[in-house]
Amino acid sequence: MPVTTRTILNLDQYLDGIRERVQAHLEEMLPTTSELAPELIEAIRYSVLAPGKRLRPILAYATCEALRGDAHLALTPGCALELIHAYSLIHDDLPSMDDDDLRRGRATCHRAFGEATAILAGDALQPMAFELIAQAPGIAVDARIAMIATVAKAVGPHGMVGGQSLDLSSEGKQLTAARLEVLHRAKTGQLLRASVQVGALASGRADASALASLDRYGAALGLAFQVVDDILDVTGDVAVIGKTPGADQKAGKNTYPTLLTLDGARRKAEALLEQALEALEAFGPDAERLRKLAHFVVERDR
Ligand code: GRG
Repeated sequence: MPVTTRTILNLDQYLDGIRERVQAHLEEMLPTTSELAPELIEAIRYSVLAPGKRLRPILAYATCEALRGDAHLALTPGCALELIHAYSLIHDDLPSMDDDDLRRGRATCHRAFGEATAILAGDALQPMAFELIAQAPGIAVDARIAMIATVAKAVGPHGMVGGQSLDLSSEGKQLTAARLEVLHRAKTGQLLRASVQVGALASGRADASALASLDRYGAALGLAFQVVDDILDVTGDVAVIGKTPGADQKAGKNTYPTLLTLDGARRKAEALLEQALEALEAFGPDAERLRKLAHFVVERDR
């Protein structure tokens, strides 16, 4: 078997293994029903447990592992990141935002459960995520507090939500490349960046210099992820990406292919991959999975 094929198979097996653990953990920690609001719980389970890449918990897990921490400890905070991500997808799909019908190959939450329930499912997922981190087993209190602060900052008005707001207010207007980068780093990049930091904190083994290098890795990878997402919106197949392609263009969104052409966007993703790999130089072979994950983010087709 050629080395490249073997490498890809190994990464696939690794990713599948973590995904299974994350899925089992999510199944276990999500409520199955509630006397108060059974439909809300159904909508939460429907959205969170739908098949996703689980990239954020995977990044937390692999970062913890790269620092020779007990990667199992990263599962609970990693699942918290997945809950925040699920909330962002549910709200992003709403009629008042992107008004999408399809997510992860299924009807969007508001199409399946109605708009009010979808809004409330997203609202409920946010405190659930912070509760999970606050109670994450085996992690020192100061690390849990640092995780809460990191995630809150990443998803608040100066991060994901701020980026979403800029995205919506820029529809139909031409942004400069610099402004588009600010938007993408905030909207999508910050949560991925925080996922790397959360994994490092879970390990209990990251000094300030390791945290800073990993942060450069997370920031480059986070932006690369969104550049590729923009590319897939143009080139992707609905059956593979699980959402409607062409939606960005239809909504008059600013994207890298529109601004830089498809080839320019691909070059940008490659340059970010190089930056991510450079940031890992000091980690040697321990960071091999993180390197492969960076390749995966840039070379994926979904
Ligand atoms: C605060 C409402 C709100 C939104 C925040 C992240 C975000 C902004 C919106 C999500 C919509 C979106 C398609 C963003 C582009 C990049 C992205 C986050 C894609 C989806 O993430 P994947 O590919 O999804 O990791 P899966 O389904 O694999 O988990």
